[in-house]
Amino acid sequence: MTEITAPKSPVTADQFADEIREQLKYAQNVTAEQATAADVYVAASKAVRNHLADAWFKTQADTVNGNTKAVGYLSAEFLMGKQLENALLNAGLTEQFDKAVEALGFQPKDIIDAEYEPGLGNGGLGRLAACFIDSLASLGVPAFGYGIQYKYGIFKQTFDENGKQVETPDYWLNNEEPWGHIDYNRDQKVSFGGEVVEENGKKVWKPAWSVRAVPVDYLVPGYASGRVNTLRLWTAKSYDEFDLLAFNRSEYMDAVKPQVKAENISKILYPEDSTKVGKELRLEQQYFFVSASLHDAIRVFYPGQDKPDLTTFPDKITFQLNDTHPVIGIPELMRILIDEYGYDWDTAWTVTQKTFNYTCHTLLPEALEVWPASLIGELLPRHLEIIKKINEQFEDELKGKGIDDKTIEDMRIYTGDAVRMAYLATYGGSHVNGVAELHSQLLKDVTLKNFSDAYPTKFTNVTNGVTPRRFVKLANPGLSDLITEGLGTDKWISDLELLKGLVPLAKDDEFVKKFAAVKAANKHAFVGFAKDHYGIDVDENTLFNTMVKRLHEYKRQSLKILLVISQYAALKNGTLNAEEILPRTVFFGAKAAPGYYLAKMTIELINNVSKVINNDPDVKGKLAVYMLPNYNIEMAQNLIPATELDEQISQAGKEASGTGNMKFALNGALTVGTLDGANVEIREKVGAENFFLFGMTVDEVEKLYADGYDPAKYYEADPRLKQAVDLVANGTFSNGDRNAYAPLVADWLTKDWFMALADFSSYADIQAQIEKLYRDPLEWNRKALLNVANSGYFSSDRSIEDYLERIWHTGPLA
Ligand code: GPQ
Repeated sequence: MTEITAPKSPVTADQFADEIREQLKYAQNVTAEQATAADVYVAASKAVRNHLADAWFKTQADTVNGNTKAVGYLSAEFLMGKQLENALLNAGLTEQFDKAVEALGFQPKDIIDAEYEPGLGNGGLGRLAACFIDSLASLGVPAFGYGIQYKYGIFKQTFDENGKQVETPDYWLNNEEPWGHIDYNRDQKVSFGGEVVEENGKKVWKPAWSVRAVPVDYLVPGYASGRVNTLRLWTAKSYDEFDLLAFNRSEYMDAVKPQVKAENISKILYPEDSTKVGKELRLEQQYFFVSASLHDAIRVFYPGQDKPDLTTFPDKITFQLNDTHPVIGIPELMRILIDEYGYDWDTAWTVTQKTFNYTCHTLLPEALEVWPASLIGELLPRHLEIIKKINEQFEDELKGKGIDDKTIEDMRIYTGDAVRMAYLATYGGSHVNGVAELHSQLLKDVTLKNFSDAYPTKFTNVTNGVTPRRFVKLANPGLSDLITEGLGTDKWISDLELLKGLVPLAKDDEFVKKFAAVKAANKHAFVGFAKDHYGIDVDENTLFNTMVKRLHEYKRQSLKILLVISQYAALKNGTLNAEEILPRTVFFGAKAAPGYYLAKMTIELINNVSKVINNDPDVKGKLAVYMLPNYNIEMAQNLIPATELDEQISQAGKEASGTGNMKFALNGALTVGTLDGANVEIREKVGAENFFLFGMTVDEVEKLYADGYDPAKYYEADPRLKQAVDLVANGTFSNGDRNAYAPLVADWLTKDWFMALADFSSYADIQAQIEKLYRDPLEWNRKALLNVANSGYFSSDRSIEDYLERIWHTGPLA
């Protein structure tokens, strides 16, 4: 007997159909006969939202009245993905929905697809935030996600006829958006600029301008927890109405200027990822959402109190700083406590330090935000004063610890002309964590070494995770059913370590065959998806080999495309006979930051390699390459379950964690990867024999740098690599134009900052093992199944449990 524990609402399909009809009639104002899929999507979304309302109210009340400290997750990005399907799952309404929309004459899938995916994040960091709030709600922990409701999310990516990336604005609010509820009555005022004056011996900030921060609330339903938390995204509105005088003179543009300036703050998501962007508007965004959120938490936890006892604030809520983007919250809370509530410095500092914790998501020094002091001084003069004072106190503290002057200088938060946000976060909070074992170790040994030496107990690790609801249950229903069958229960959906129970089944050939059939079905389904969405004809009788993630030099899409070119060359010139080369389809998906020259050129190269290879009759059926446009959550949910081989090939010591790697392993792909980020732990868990490892280790990379790295040597030494680079250089992929990729080729041969060339040979060598194993489908699938069985650790539920224990020191509501 299979035990089913998934939530199931008592509402019948007929009742739910009536609720949808009611929404159509009274909210959409269309008859059921007139309704389109888009109408039904909105109506069904509102209907399911209504089902969650009571649990939401109760969770809010318990959050305020209960004795459990809440979590505030401050993040500039929440990459949520489509909401309806997930809300149905957690409300226990999936079956009723399917039947109800069929009764209305629609296919459930068309209604789910009608949702427009919000892109309020760039990549891993934003998606992690979305997984974390899902897990918090599912574990019953009271929590708020706090961020920005950008009008324009991450750009929409297309390619022009030359294969170049084209970015177009993504106005995701063009259609009715049923999930966010704008709450004009719970707004906050956020001020900027002006000056600080002394009045009666007190510092008083006289700002020059203010914007109105208005919350838009999204429900965050837990899976099987009965809890619904809140994601509160702020939108900026102007207080200044039209300047009527100017308007009367028909100077319309001038008249609306203040409004435009205010509303610009939440207009657009910065499309940079893991790179520093020192722009005024970005700092405005950061301060905007953090200031509004801190004031909001005070409003929520001390309702109606003029003189709340804010020394209890850290007992009410703990704030996690998702990377450096919200770190201005540290001086802001100091300012609130001192200037708005009259606390003395020391009390304010104790409260502030107890309130915040900091997660670092990078190892790239250039990705640690540093703001010019002049900019902070102009925009937030009072905060700059506070930061300077924090720095003075910090330097004194370090002196007291006997730390030498040179080290103290290296550690300064305020350098005289800049403010280092990662250092401010490390000093200003209670805990600092990295996002995978290796990353956290490198933070202690390298990036934040001085801090770790001075404050060793502050540092900890929490390895990232992904939500099994979205990335297994919803994305891969076939595998989910098989897991439930194999385990005899569906409890794994909220206790992913139960997947371990599949380990013995890897010895059962019949079960492995069923597992293989699920993968084959997912591949087949993706062929249909690819035809519908990209108009391409994918050959499902090939190995599906995927590399999806942001385009960045350190992630080394170059290494992968050079390998593909070398395989193409081997096929063409017969150095390998056709039987030796395994038929493969290589999928890339990657957005490049609009100003990132080499990344954009790499996209162009991949597109043009794809054109040449896919149109070459000599390699038809053996090799195909696709650069799929606009990689997003929807594509991930369709492509990951269909993938057999996943690429995680960053230079060791550069990828903080990776979370795609976890999604692939959980969906039964084998990984080819380096010892970087969470790959290290994935390999430990799934077993070295079930993971294709290649490339240098962190220590080997260090040594090679120290010895002097010359990529040209590697180019000369491996004929496969030489041929691949030469084909790019000689115009094979640019209609004979040798200049087309000259900057890329020059970079490879003279700089190659992330040592793709040095790792090429071991990467090419490991392909033989991959191909050999793939020719034995039973053994391949056995290993893939063992990846699933042993990846339960990578649930974001486990990550959240680690945060609760190591950092937040709180737990579920009673
Ligand atoms: N990450 Cl600093 C981002 O997605 N954006 C960023 O700005 C920074 C980091 C990623 C990081 O590159 C991945 O290795 C992590 O898995 C991910 O954050 C979540 O921790």
